Amino acid sequence: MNIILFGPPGCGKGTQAAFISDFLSIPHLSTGDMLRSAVSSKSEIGLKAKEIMEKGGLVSDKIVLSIVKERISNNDSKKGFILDGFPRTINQAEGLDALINENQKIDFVLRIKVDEEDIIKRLIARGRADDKPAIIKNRFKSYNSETQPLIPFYEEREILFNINGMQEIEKVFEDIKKVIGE
Ligand code: B4P
Repeated sequence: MNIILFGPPGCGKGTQAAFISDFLSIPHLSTGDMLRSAVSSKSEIGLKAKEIMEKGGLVSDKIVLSIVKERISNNDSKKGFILDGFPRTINQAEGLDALINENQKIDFVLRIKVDEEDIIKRLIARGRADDKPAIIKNRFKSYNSETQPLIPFYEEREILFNINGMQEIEKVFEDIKKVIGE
């Protein structure tokens, strides 16, 4: 089963991806984690991504697609994967279509819906380096302008499902299980 977790910054994509990964025994592929690890290892990609991430912008499609391509070709992704935080632009979504072969398809795009005001509080409480008010504002800006257009893109394919993210973590996961039918 191939799943995309979709939603604004801090909606709980990473949190739910970890649950689904344990539940279905398929890998959790987070572009945010991959980029943060590239930044801390000071690799060429990391050096390019650092400044953009610190401002709350989106790292270039070219870089993101190259790291996903490498990761998705691993053997452990053959029987399924959970994409967390990717795709974030139409260009990335088209790139993903080109990456997966004819035998693979995206089964579910789970859109976690939340209220922006509450999420800002949630992120400030977490306190990651990019969880500062001005940066969060930019992350929302990037989401609204570049990522939201993916909603009609996947709605048209009839694989987009809305999940209420304004509930306890366990309850959100219960609702996800109802959709993925396990
Ligand atoms: P990500 O790492 O994807 O971060 P995120 O969207 O903020 O987090 P997520 O939704 O996973 O929230 P989480 O579960 O952690 O991206 C970071 C940056 O990387 C981006 O800004 C961008 O620069 C770059 N990037 C990543 N992917 C990219 C791409 N494809 N293209 C370009 N750039 C890319 O939850 C947040 C907090 O809420 C946690 O503390 C959690 O415990 C809490 N929480 C979760 N669910 C909750 C609930 N139901 N109730 C209460 N609290 C909850």
